[in-house]
Amino acid sequence: MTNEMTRLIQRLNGGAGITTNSQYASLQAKLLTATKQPTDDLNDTEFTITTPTYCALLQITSSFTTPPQFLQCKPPWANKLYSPTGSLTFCKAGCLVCSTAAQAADAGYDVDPATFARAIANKGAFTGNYLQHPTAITRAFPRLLWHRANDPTFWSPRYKRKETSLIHWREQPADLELLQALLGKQHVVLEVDYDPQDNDVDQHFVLAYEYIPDPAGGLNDDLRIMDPMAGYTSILSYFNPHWLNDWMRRNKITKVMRTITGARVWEIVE
Ligand SMILES: [Ca+2]
Ligand SMILES: [Ca+2]
Repeated sequence: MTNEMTRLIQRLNGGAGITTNSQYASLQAKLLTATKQPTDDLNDTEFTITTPTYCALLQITSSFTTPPQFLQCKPPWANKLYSPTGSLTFCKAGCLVCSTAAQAADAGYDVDPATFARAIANKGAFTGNYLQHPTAITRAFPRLLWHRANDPTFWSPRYKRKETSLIHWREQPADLELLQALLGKQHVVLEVDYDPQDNDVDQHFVLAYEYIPDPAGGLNDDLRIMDPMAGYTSILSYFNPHWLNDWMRRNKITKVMRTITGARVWEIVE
């Protein structure tokens, strides 16, 4: 980021730098308003923004608030195998690869699902069809840091422990506080049950980018996701309405908490 961009961010943001998702969203809104009224907000005697800087900033804010849409069933990768030792295509089972590729693109790497899969395969990510070795992603893309069992990092206020990068929320509700803290810094790969009508977890992965609390303070929250199957959508497409029972109301378990069954957190580092 150039000095001009940094100064502009501080100016629009009342003197402070910005780090969180919602701050980027708010900056984006200000930039979009400023296009309509270029003399009001961005240009004055002490500061004039140039067009390239304006465009660059808008691109940064947009890419931060919404990850790229990497659809697993989209050509040219749809019918290719994602693992050189596997038998399944992107379209059939590439949701984790596509979600993580979108996160890598967000972190500044120039990848699409196919080039991403090739790069992590070269570092030994796959055993057969499974992305069994998540640290191989860190070896291929060092800014995506995976924390193993010997290095628990993410504080979970709900369960009062530090989580590793592999978080299980199948037997218990998701820790919303932890998720929101993570989403303040980056997008997060989440596990859901793609067939919520039956009792087992039919594993599917999506990339979450924005949490929306229930305005009334109830259980009707929402979470925006990039779903490699469906595109930009709500995580509640995986919520089974029959789950909403007294147990959820009594324990204040929101719909989002009930829907997420796990997380895979590659921490984005500088
Ligand atoms: Ca199921
Ligand atoms: Ca099933």
